[in-house]
Order: sequence, then structure tokens, then C-alpha cells
Amino acid sequence: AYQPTPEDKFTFGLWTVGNRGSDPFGGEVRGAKTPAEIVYMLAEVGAYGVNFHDNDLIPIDATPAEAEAIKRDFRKALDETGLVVPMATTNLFYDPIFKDGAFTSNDPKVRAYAIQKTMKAIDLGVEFGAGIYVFWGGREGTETDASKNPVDAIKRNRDAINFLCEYALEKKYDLKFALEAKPNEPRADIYNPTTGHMLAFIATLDHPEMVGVNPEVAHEHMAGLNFMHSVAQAWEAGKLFHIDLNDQYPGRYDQDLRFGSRDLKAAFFLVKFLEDIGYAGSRHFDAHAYRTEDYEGVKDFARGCMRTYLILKEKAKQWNEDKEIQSLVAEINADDGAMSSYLGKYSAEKAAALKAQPFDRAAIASRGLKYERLDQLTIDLLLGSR
Ligand code: GLT
Ligand code: MN
Ligand code: MN
Ligand code: MN
Repeated sequence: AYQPTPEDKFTFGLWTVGNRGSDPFGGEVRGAKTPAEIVYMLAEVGAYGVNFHDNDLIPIDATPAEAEAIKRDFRKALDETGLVVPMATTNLFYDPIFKDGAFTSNDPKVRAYAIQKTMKAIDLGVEFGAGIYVFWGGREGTETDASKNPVDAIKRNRDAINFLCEYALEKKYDLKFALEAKPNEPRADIYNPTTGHMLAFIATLDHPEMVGVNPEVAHEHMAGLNFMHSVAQAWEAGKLFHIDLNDQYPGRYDQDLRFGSRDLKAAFFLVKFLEDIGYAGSRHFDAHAYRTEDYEGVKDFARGCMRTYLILKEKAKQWNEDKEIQSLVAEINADDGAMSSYLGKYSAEKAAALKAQPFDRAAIASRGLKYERLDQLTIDLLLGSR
């Protein structure tokens, strides 16, 4: 049981299982793997797809001949394993040129280079079949607000995304963009810090229809937010194009923990939401193994992400079929129709009638809502006691 299948659409980035465990206080603890080797490893654990940054696949300094050789090996690994590449993205944060941002840098040369690099990375992603293109602007921010006008930064960001939308349209690429928010790290503050900010920004673009979001569990948790609520808002707006699953203790550095390993209850409600709405996109695990692990441990990590998702999916089904839980849910949502003539779309008559309607505040407020019982039933179910 809990064996991943292609229908589950579980994907990992080359940078996730390929993460070598370095952190700001210590170097790499695992040896390097080629992109092709990572594809075979992902196939072994049962993943459906692999995503990459341009420079995960092809080092920034590679010669054209080196690039061709890497692509050939990578293509062969994909062909042999059946893995697909649903998403690609650009590394606009590692190279020193991006130390003060990419699209929002104060230096026009950096801004132009960032757009050039992204066009080439889009070509590369499309070459391998990517249908979603992610933008994570890790360096788009500040340490001191003496350095940049945030309104200029918003405009520069918008100009860059508009330019790249036109580029993809002109090339007739079958591609949608997904913007990924993060509140901080590596910058002290990053612009458009939450999924909600990104949704508001998207509405100001020239081609909002081709741009959605890529919310990440850890990033909203770093901001102290309820991730599932952000995902729900994106979904309701038709903007949930992709999702980055992992886990995170709030108030800490970006941990990228194995999915569901920190806040099981939040992970449960997230999986239940995604399954209830029939989310059809990739379930991408943007996480990495503990620094304590060798590559066997990396496989344990990857298998764990998928296994936890599948267990929670089963729990969600059980929750939806549980008679006691569902009778409480029905009771909570009961509607005797008495207010139907007042609710919904506005009319002057409705407003006048509603203004004249008496309400017994004390009687309405005195009803206990049984949410304690409902939550404990959920906890019992999650702990395997139901
Ligand atoms: C980086 C970051 C992630 C982004 C990746 C895409 S790179 O690992 O922490 O959240 O999704 O650029
Ligand atoms: Mn992250
Ligand atoms: Mn990260
Ligand atoms: Mn991410």
C-alpha cells in the first residue's frame, strides 16, 4: 500500500534530492550526482516527474559542447525511466551578479541579463516538455530600504514578467507562469512576500490569464500564515497552477523539511483540500533530506514525502466517509432557508426588508458549535484511533 503511481503526479526538483547538505555553517556532506543519475534515483523511488532550474541541468559556465552532452544523458535517462519534466525555472539567485536582485536590481545591466537568462531557460524548459514555468525571486528584496524604492521594484518586476509573457506567446510556447512568494531569506525582506501579494500583483499584469501562483508550505509558514487558506484563495481565483510541498517550523530559517514531518494536522487539511477540489497539477516536493543522510537517506526522505501524502489522502477519504464526523459537518452547515430571501445578490428591496428584520442576538449566540468534538474526532482519526 501507499505505492506512488504516475496518477499521483509526484515530482521533485533536481535541486531537492540532489541537495548536498551544505548550509551557512558547513559544507557539502554528500557527493555530487549528475542530472541523469538523479533521474534514475527518482525513478527508483517511484516519482512521476523531475523539475529543474536552468543551472541544475547545465552549469552556468558550461560550453555548448558540454551542454549538449548533459542534455543527451538527461534525455536518455528520461526516456529510459518514463519520467517527465512538468515544470522548469530559472536560477536568478546563486550567481554573484544577482546579489542585489535580478528583475528588481538597481543596475539595468543586471535586469537585462536576468531577462536574457530567463528567455534561454524558458527555451530549455520547453525543450524538455515543461508546461509550467516557475518564478521564485529569492534575491528580489532588500536589507536596507535606503537602497531601493519599493514602487520601482514592483514596476521592474511587472515589466520583466510582461516581457517574458510576450516572449512565450510570440514563441507559441504552451506555457503558464507560476509566481512563488517567500517573505525573507536569502534577503532580509523579499518583495511580494506572500501568495496573497502575488495574486494582487498578477491582476496588474498585461496577460494575467497566463500567470498564476506556486505556493510553498514552508514560505507561508515562515510568514506565520495558514498555508491551506492561501492555497484555497489561489484555487478560488483560478490561479493554483503549481504547488511546493514541504514542511517548516514557523519563525525559523527556511527548513525545507520532508512533507508532513512537522505539522501533520496542517498537512492533512491541505491534502484533503487538494483531493476534495480535484487539483490536477503536480504535487511537487520542494524539500530536502536532513544533512545527516547519505543517498540511501535521501531516498528514505523522498519516499517519505510521497508516503505521507498518500496516507493523508486515505485519511481524508476516511474523514469524508465517517458518519459521526459528517453528521456534525451537516449540523454545522444546516440552513433552514429562513434567510434565503436576504442573502446573495443585492437589491434595494432586499436591503430594505433585511433592515426591518428582527434578530434575537442572544439566542443565536447561545448555541454551542461542537467544534471541539469535531476537532477531536479529526485528531482521533489522524492518530489511528478511529
Ligand atoms: C529554492 C527555493 C525554492 C524555490 C526553488 C525554485 S529554488 O530552493 O527555496 O522555494 O521553489 O526557484
Ligand atoms: Mn523554500
Ligand atoms: Mn528552500
Ligand atoms: Mn519552492
